[in-house]
Amino acid sequence: MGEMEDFPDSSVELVKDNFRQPLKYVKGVPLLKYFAEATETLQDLQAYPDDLVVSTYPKSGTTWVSEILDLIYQGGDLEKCRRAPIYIRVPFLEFKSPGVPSGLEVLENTPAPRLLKTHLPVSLLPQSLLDQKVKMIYVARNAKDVAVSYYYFYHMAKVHPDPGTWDNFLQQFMDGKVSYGSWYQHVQEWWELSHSHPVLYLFYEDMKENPKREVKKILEFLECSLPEDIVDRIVKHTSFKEMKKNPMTNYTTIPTDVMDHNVSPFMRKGIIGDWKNIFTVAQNERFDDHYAEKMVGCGLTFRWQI
Ligand code: PPS
Repeated sequence: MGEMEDFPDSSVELVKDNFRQPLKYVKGVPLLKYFAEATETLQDLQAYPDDLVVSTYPKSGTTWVSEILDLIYQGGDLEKCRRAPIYIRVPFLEFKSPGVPSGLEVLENTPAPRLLKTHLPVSLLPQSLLDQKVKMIYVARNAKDVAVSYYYFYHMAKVHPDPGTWDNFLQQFMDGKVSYGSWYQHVQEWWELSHSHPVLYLFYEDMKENPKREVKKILEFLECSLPEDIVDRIVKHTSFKEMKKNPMTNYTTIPTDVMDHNVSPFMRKGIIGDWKNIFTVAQNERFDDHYAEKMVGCGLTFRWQI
């Protein structure tokens, strides 16, 4: 499926009206305006017990784990995974934009067993996913790298409000005033959910450290086994280097008006610890103090570097 089919020119014109608009709050969570609208119909979702949800706070490894999962579902067949861009193969539940099919519409045309992407906090999840005990894979990434990645993404994807200076953006991130709200609340709520619901809680840093070990964790969670050589192929094909050059994973099929990879590529650096290149000493101290307050007693430990 190419650019023309997914995003007709008319849709780009329509979406331009929505560039750099303020976020809209739903149950206290700031969201892009159209995504906020989409949440109104999300409760209509009819989940199937064999659905699988990929959830993250934005910029935490969604695309990476989505590609791993599609490869697992396709038995490691690389050609089959080139059938469409990742946002078609793994529909984005709350996605809505003028002139193009919404996440729910894409999902309706997706054969089971379905993979679904969301960034929603637990409080906004469609009830049906919980009632049907749908398996979910959550990926969490350290907050400093998320904030940096998000800042660059705000710049390149113009459906976001203007990020302002890095210092302003960092403060907004800490205050939970960016799209999808508070990182602190998101990672903690999903951690809590993993105690009562089948959620495999993964860390981006673990995936970087030993991707094969993490792919095997996923296989075990899915009660699925694949030959060793296929597992190796999946790991190789989902490396940052491979995914950066693959048009079916690197988001270059989205019109430049909407996502400008010249400003900052979607597949930007894919590393741990890039925050050290942008945080000042003062920002880091401010962040660490605030972080300690927000994360006290939650039982989650993140690695800022490995
Ligand atoms: S989104 O827009 O929220 O769905 O983005 P998401 O896919 O969650 O996160 C994008 C960041 O993940 C990096 N990335 C990867 N890192 C390592 N390996 C692989 N295969 C990989 N694929 C994507 C991507 O580069 C973004 O991080 P930054 O730090 O900006 O590079």
